[in-house]
Amino acid sequence: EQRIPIVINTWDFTNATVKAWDVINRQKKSAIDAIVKGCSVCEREQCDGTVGYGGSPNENGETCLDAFLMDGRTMNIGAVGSIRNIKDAIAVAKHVLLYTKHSLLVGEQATQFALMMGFKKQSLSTEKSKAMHRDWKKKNCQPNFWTNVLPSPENSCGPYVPMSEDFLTSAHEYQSFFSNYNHDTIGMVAIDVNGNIATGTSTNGVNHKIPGRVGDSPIPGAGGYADNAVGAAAATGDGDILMRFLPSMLAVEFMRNGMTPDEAGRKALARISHHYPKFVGAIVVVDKNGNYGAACHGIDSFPFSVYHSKLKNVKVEKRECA
Ligand code: SD4
Repeated sequence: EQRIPIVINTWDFTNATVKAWDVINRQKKSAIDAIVKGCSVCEREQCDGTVGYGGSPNENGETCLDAFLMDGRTMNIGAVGSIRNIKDAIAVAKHVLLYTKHSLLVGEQATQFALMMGFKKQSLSTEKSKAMHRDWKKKNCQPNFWTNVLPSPENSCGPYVPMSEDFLTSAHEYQSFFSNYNHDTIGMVAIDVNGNIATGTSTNGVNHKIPGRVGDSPIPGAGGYADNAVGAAAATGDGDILMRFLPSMLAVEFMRNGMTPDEAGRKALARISHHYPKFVGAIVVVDKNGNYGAACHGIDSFPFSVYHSKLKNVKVEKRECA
């Protein structure tokens, strides 16, 4: 059954879905345009505090953004990792795709690129993100993302000193710092009226990360993947784990080999949970005809939003998680 055009995205970010749907359905624009306009809605709305400015301050209290855009027609990619002081991360990713031969720009130099392209420099801090950082410092800077280190004796907020080279504990003692409530990257897939498929992501990452950290969201095959010949996928969750397995590319490849979107998503996440039984993550998967599915792990259930040619309105569906 053909369900094209279609928009699907992680979580119940329905304003983003509706925007993207308007772009491909009413305006008859490209899947790429739909992704950029849709994810931009979340960046402005600061969806769940984990997309856009003012969320997930790093250990220095700064919010940085990751975003990704992939064109399944040309297999071209534009992405930014840990970009500073620019609110429109997915739009900058589009500029990387359109106006450069590169795929991923990071950090302060991604900011410089954005400024050259005419974007405005703005602080990404808000009263809320400053308060989050202050509270975290008051609780002695719980070092969420360090392993095998000792804090320096005089200051529990670091610097940290390498302690042992225990490769085994770094894997086996893995505990997810994600829960149902703090991991809500937008990952979106759209197929336009011409059958072109695009995918994109936008996120401010995770709370109190080590400065310089880039998550899965801007990494091709991890945060998202699209191929007009097969379909596309987009992931959310514990990016430091997700990126080790390229689940979005895996799901697309499983569909290429004949699996349904639901099966492909489940099998992609099962590859991860085999190694990390406590990992938290979810994925939305769509084939080129607009059949879609989703899978999730480590939380109770995973809501996602969908709008396609057979629906009169945006719809939120759920999957129970493994
Ligand atoms: C990250 N995957 O930076 C992102 C976080 C996330 O929903 O998905 N939040 O690890």
